[in-house]
Amino acid sequence: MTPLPDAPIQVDSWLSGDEERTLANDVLDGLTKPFKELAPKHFYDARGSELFEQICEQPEYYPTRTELAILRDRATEIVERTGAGELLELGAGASDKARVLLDAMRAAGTLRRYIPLDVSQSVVEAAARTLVDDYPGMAVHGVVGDFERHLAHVPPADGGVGGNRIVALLGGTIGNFPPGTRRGVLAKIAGLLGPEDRLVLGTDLVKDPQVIEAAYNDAAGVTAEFNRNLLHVLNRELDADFQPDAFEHVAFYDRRHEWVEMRLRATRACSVLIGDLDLRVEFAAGEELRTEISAKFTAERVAADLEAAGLELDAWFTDEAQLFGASLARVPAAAAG
Ligand code: AVJ
Repeated sequence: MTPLPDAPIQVDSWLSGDEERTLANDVLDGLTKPFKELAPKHFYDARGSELFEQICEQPEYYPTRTELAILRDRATEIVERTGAGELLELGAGASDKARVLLDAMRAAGTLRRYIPLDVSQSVVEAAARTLVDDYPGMAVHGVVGDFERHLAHVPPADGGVGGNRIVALLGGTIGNFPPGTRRGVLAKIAGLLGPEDRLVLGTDLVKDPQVIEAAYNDAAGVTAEFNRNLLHVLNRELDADFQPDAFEHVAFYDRRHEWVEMRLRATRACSVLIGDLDLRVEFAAGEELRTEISAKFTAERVAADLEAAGLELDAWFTDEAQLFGASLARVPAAAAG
């Protein structure tokens, strides 16, 4: 909808007025429950996306660099298996992982198009602008949207030689969804895959809880700032009056669910007005708001979730310390079409 000048770039945005309604609905739902909760997708305004990039550079946060190393090792093989000319990246964020796959596609001579989908307009536009320069001849078709709701708006593969595509859901983002929703998301993604296409799915793995907890409690406090940024989003978007300083960052590994939870804990009793909703929300001293779950997987769990979504595990890649896993998955031959 917004063609940028002088470049084979298109950016479509599916977030509009109805986006604020989604946030408002989520807030109304999540903050009026006995156990308060908000979905992690609301972290990612421009500032939140920037803070997440900084998290990825913290020494304790192992997932990003581990996944990047796995992809560097395996990109050629992944591209060979598909002959793909397109990369559709869901929840694109900064594009350094995409670059590893795009480099391999360029080396194979198949590279044609990159389709980043992200909830942040600034992230999609920045990716589009830098990548068209760095990959001459490649088209970028950005989609600003939410992959739970806007997958149907992703441009179709354009077919022909190099028309196969790789759909990438990296970083462990799939772990943000509770198990039932997760399989639903994977099933919708499965619906986008043609017979020769592959899903590349990144998943953080179950491991020593101390290693996991350190990753979500970095010494520099960047994750804490990222967590509290959610309250700034609510203040700005919904005219709320949270005092972010009155909330402390909490992150712990829940062994029973095999996921990390992030919460914001009120350090004192507070009464918050969400202006746009005409809603007053009370927090008792010590009360917590859950802001994220981030599931950790075993290889077996990933295979089972893929199967439940109608996908078949094609290859499983991990690092030497088995910190992180990357799966290649496909539609089973009989079901493809
Ligand atoms: C982007 C969802 C993969 O769960 O590790 C990082 C987000 N939250 N630190 C994750 C996050 C706190 C991240 N994902």
